[in-house]
Amino acid sequence: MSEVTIKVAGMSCGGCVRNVTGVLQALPGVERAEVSLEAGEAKVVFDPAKVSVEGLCQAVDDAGFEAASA
Ligand code: 9UX
Repeated sequence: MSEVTIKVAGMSCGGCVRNVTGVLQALPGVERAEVSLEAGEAKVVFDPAKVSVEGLCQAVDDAGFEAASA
């Protein structure tokens, strides 16, 4: 397992946090996602054999936010 912190721009309320968390946790290979509205970050524990950091960012982008690996 690897862990990465991704910058997530565009989250405005707790609903956004739930949405981003759900999008990340739905991805194959994601074990855990902790999203902080205050920090504008998502900490993700994932299996790099199944999903890449780029893939994590793409899923967040597709959900209408803007992700960048820190
Ligand atoms: Mo809150 Mo986020 O009403 O897209 S869920 S702003």
